[in-house]
Amino acid sequence: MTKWKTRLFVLLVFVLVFGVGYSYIVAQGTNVRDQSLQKQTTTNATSLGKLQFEIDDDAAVALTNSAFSLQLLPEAGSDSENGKLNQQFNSNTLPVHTKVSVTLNMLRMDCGTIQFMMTPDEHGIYHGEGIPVMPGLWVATATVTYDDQPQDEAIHLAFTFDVK
Ligand SMILES: [Cu+2]
Repeated sequence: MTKWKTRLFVLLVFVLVFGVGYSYIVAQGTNVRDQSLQKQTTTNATSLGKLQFEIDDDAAVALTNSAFSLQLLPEAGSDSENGKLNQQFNSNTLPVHTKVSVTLNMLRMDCGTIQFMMTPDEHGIYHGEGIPVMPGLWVATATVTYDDQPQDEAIHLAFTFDVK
């Protein structure tokens, strides 16, 4: 009987050590995955050209305004200097009636949607601000539409970002 109890005890210790170790490894794995999701920006080739959508703040803070921007990137082949010139002379901007709306949602959590519109500056770069309400991993999704384009052909760009 004592021998049996000793064996059971050893078994329980094994299960405990293995369980804690395994949980730690899983937690680390999740952490690594979450970090690889923190892109803060996305660039997509779309029917309007190459669009870049990003968060301007490197370290977003909960309950604080975060600035986002969206712009049409210069065509491949032109160097960045040309790209800047293009934007300066408004030859590389989105169609005038382009509408850009953004939603912010928490990843794997249902705590509501923050929505805002972006407006273009004089260089045709769209800007907007939203307030992530909780620390954690968030998804920003931009929806780009213009004039007579059907809603189901709207362009979507999304990235994840970390909120402290
Ligand atoms: Cu949340």
